[in-house]
Amino acid sequence: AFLDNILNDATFRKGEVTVNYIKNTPELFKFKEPRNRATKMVNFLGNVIINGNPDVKTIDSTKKLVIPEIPKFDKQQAYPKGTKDLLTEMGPEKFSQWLKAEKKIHFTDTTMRDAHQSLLATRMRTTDMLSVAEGFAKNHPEVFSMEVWGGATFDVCMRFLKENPWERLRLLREAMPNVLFQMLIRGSNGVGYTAYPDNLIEKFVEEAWENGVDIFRIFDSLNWMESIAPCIEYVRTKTNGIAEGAMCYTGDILDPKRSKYNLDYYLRLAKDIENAGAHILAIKDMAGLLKPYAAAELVSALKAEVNIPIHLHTHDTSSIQSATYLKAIEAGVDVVDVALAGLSGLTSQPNFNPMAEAMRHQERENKIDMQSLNAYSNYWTTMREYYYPFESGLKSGTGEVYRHEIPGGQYSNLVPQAESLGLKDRFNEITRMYSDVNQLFGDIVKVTPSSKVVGDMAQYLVSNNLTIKDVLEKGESISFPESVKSFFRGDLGQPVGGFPKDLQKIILRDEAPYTNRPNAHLEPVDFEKEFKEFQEKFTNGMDREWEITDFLSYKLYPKVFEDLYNHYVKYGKVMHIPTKNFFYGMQPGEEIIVELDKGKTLLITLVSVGEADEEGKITVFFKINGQTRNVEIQDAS
Ligand code: 3PY
Ligand code: ZN
Repeated sequence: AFLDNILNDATFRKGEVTVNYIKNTPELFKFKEPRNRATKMVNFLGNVIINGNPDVKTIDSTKKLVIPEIPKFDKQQAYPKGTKDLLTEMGPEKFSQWLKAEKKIHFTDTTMRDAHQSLLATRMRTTDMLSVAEGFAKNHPEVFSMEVWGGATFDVCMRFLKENPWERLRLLREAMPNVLFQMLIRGSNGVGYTAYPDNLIEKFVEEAWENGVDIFRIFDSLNWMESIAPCIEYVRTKTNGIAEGAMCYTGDILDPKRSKYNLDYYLRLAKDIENAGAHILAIKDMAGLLKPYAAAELVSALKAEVNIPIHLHTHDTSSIQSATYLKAIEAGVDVVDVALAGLSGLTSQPNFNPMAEAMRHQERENKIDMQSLNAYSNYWTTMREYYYPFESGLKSGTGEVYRHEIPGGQYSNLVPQAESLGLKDRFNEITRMYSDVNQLFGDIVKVTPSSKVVGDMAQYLVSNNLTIKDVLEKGESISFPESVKSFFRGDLGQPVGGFPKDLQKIILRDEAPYTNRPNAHLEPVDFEKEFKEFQEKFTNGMDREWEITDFLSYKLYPKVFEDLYNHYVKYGKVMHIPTKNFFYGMQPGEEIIVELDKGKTLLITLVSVGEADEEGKITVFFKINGQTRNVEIQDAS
């Protein structure tokens, strides 16, 4: 190891070694921990076998998990030209004009981001995406973009899947170099739940581009331009990618009683987004409230008012949203967001396959090989079964969404949250309270993170048997959730029409709220100094150099990152463990092949599981590439 350090040392490599070289180079004595990665991996597996994956609350032992069929493709074939190549050729401005001039309808595939975020609590693992990534990019270069990153995936990747989100991005990028990659970014809130320093968001955007993101869909959870505009600017100045400014759709433009969010409101907002320099305008209908005839009116009006292409996003919670797409397509929308059939519908996006088929022989047809598209959908249908503990349980479309207005991505999270609070049986009550809280707050835009505030408040009130009247009449004696206090302080920015003043007083008491950008209250990050401190803080047990992207993960989610680091030190890289074994362990006699790293694979066999000794320790007997390897696991039950 000492010799390795010398051979890798920059001074030594430059041939600048002097007499006191060894004495003056203390780094030579810093040894990396032996890379016993195989042992770490069986330690992880042993733990899941004995104690279960902590993220899996219930196991259905009758469940049959079938190996999915991976659609065929030619490994030797070069990647066909796709939208990514076009962007490289044209640059963002020309690309935007090209898109606007396109006659055919374009499709963004959300399967690898919003679809599983909205159906499976964001738990889809990188390995299951990688299995089909190259083939999909080769067989379907006609997709407009793949939404693969951002939103809740960043957090969940680290917190629950124990993966590095940047690595996911890089691996997917490598497998799909020809189509545009899209991410969702929450303006000043980045991929988190609160405002971050401006220069942190700026650096994040730059690194996201460097690592593979092309289209940045930028929104703010209160439709606040002061959070959207700076982020558009970062994309324009720090990348050659596309700034897609999004307006979040709430209310109902056809309902004269919901005048706060009327057509005029959206037209003004769209103009502001265009003027801020967006290359594309997105209508982000996060809860699926945009009804077909409203879509016709909104899209027609926008087409007349703005000069950039329009990208429509919705969730099919009601089950009527493909009608919304048809109306929007007739009105001239340029791109719609869809998910492959197996991961579509309900709280996810409308179904890609029949949507594309519905356009066949129409003047805006986008020619897509349906048989191949179905084969990919079938892959996801089979794969989805592996994630059964994370299903929300919603079985059919619901008109309730027009009342509660819960975003699709939040719905699938609210269910386990309610369950963990012991409120599973009162879920309908929570959704009713959610809409009452929204009214109490003055009818706000609800999408991450503002939707979380409403959800937290609703769950808090239900679990404490409190009513809206209680809040208004005896709010002084209620200790409101931290997220609610923070919201009323102005940490998420300013809602349309401002805060209800009386309620703000009840919640904040003597604390003064602020009305300027929350970022103005945050110290900028000193990258040079803090990155160094970061590297010093996390030294032991790392078998690779820290990258700036690791530091960004840490700055966005310090505690989650630290837990991930500790997990990595203990168990190594677990992202390539097959999903079945990652969540449910192994059966005696079962053999699996796991990639440790590119080109390095292990054949792991679970031989048997011993009995617990008096201290509750259990020996688990494995074979790794034919060699016996036993690990002792503490039974935590
Ligand atoms: C997110 O912010 O994660 C969303 O998907 C909002 O719709
Ligand atoms: Zn969405």
